[in-house]
Amino acid sequence: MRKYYLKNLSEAQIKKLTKRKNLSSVSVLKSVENILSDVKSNGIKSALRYAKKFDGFSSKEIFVTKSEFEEAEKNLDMKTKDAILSAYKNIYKFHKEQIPKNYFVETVKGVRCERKIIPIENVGLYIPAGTAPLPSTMLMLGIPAQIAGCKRVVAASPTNDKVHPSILFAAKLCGISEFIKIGGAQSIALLAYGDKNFEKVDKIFGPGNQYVTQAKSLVSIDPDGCSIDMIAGPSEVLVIADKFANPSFVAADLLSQAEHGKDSLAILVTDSEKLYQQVVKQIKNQLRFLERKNFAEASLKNSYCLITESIEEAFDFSNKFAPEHLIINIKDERKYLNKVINAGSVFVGQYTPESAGDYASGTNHSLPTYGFARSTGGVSVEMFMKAITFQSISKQGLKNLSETVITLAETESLQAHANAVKVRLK
Ligand code: HSO
Ligand code: ZN
Repeated sequence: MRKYYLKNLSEAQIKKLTKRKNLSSVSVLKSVENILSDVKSNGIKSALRYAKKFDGFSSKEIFVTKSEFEEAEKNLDMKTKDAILSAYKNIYKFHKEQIPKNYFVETVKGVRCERKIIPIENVGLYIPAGTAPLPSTMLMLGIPAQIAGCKRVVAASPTNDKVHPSILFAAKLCGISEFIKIGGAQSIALLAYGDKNFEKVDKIFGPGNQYVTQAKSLVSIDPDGCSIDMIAGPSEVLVIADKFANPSFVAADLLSQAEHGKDSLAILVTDSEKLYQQVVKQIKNQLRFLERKNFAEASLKNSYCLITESIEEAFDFSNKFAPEHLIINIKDERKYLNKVINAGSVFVGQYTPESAGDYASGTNHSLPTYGFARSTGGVSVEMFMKAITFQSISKQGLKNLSETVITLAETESLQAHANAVKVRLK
């Protein structure tokens, strides 16, 4: 883990530390463009061909069958089922509160304006399965879709034959019965464009590798495609810790992010050089026992520690970085909470590891990476819904509004607009 002293860095060097690696490359773009246009024209047949080529797909069916769902539930051990159920309950409880309210306002006498929030009808949930099955991601996407009341929810995940039973069990809890066993750009293409035997969706959610992310971004600017939740990059955590923090807790938190993948980022920002040294020691100790040691080691090479002169400076840097996850492990932590401006999800106090939020405390783990936390938050129930406005105006209401509308229409030289009011009041 590299080490920097904030006081020795220029503005440009600080900016460089907040920069993420490029999300995609020309070669990824080219190959995704080909896959998208092929699947757009040839549907399931071509998606299947890519699944065979890239994932060794060997199953006869691209949809998970009813008996596969039942088999998964039967075969999954009780302990895992109970854990998924407990997580489901907590995530459900937290997200239920996010249902937005409808309202109406009489802005001018006789002018009634209304905003109604309704679920998006068809949504697709992408569950990555690159190096490990992620039943937790199934819950994090499936639960808000279920609460929003989306009519049709299709899940998709790459596999060569069978989807992991824990994912199918989680899907079933979320009321999902349509599940495609195809991943990658071909999966996104199929969800976005559909096929004569598969209805397209209106919005795709979920993280994925470079190919998936590139595909999501391309279908979202294609009028024949669909919208997306957000552009997701590699996972990241920034830990703010002081001399009172337990170094083994800090090391464990950094490693829990680092083990996700080689390009994950785990950043420590501290005003204590001593803590930094203790954390480095702890990382070495704890690393030895990790099965995914290789991923963690590689990602720590891209990561760093920043030593600041004060905790205030640590928060300033964190806001510039806008991390997906922010862990605050300092004395009197609650005093600093309003300093947080840019972060996806914040973990407050020494007994609040990111893992809790990754799995089971209740908050969502599908969060803005790549600095997008500057302008957006994590996946929520509202993202599975849309607002429609309604208005109805009485004759007197239109009279009350007429002068304003006619004057503005004439200012914009749009005479027909003005006429639409005038003819009614003649
Ligand atoms: N930390 C990941 C989510 C996750 N962790 C899934 C474990 N499983 C990205 O926020
Ligand atoms: Zn995680």
